[in-house]
Amino acid sequence: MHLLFSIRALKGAKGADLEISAPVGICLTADDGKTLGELNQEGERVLVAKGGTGGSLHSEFLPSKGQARHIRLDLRLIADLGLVGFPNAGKSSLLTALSHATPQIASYPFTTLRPEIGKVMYDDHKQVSVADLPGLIEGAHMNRGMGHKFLKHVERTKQLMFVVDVCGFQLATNTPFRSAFEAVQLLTKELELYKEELLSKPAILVVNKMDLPEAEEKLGELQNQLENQEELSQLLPEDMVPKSFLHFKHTVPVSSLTGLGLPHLKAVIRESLEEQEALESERHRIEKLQELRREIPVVSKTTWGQRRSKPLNWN
Ligand SMILES: Nc1nc2c(ncn2[C@@H]2O[C@H](COP(=O)(O)OP(=O)(O)O)[C@@H](O)[C@H]2O)c(=O)[nH]1
Ligand SMILES: [Mg+2]
Repeated sequence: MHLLFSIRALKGAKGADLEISAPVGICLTADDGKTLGELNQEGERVLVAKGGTGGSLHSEFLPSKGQARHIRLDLRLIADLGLVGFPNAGKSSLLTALSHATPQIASYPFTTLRPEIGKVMYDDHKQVSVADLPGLIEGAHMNRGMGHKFLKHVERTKQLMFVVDVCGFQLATNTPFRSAFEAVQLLTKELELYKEELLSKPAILVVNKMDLPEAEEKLGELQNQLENQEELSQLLPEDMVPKSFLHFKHTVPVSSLTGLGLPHLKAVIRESLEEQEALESERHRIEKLQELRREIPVVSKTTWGQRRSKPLNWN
C-alpha cells in the first residue's frame, strides 16, 4: 500500500500540449521533405511533434524525450480562381474591375509582388474569391522571376483564369514578341513543368484589351488557332509546346479598361464554379455509395436458396 502511494507521488502531472496558431492555408513539411499535414479550414489541427512518454513503472520511471524536428510552414492562398498570365496582360486591372480589390497597376512588369485576393460580388450576395498573382515569366518553373513563390498559390485554387493580351506582348526589348496564342502555350508549359496536375483544373481564358485597334481580328485569329492547337503548335519551337493542351471551358473577350464583356465574364465564372461544385458533390455521393456497398455484406443467392428451402417454423 505504501509502495503504491509513493509511485503515485512520483508520477507528475501531464505536460500541457504546445499549440501554435497558424493561418488557414498552411502546408507543413518536415525537414526530410515529408508532408506532415495541411490546415485548410478554421479550427483544424495537425500533430507536428509527439511529446515523450513520462516515467512509469514500465520504464523504471525514466521519462523519454519528446520528438524534436524542424518544420517548414508554407502559406498557400485559398481562392476560387487564380489569375495566370504574363506581366502586363492586365490581371490586376481585371481584378480591380471585377472586385473591390485595389492591386497596383502600372504599365511596367512586376507591379504585383505579393498575391492579392479580391472578392467578386453577385446580386444575390454570393461571393467568389479571385487571387491576383505576380506575373509568370518564361522559366518560372526553374524559379525565374517570382517562380515557385507564385506557382505554389495556384495549387490551391479551384480553377485557373488565364489572362492574355489580345495583341500579344513583349516583356523587354531583348526578349521575343509573343502572340496571344504563344502566350497561352507558354503559360500552359510553365504550369505543366511546375506541376502537371495543375492542368487538370478547369480553366477559363480571358482575352483582355479588346478596346485596342484590330482586337476583333486578333481575337478571331486566336480562336482559330486554339481550335487547331495540336497542329499549329508543331510550328512553334519545341520548348514552347506543352505535352498536353488546355481546352478552355470558356473563352471570354473583355476590356478591363472600358468594362466591355465583364458582366458576361462574371456570369461565366459563377457558372463554371457551380458546375464544378455539382460534379464534385456527385462524385462524393457515388464514392459514399460505393463505400456503403462495401460495408454491407452481400448475401449470395445460394445462401438465400438454402435458407428458403428449409421449412419455415411459424411457431
Ligand atoms: N488598353 C487597355 N489597357 C489595359 C487593359 N487592361 C490593362 N491595361 C493596361 O495594361 C497595363 C498592365 O496592367 P496590369 O493590370 O498592371 O497588368 P498585370 O501585370 O497583368 O497585373 C496597364 O498600363 C493597364 O492600364 C485593357 O483592357 N485595355
Ligand atoms: Mg499585376
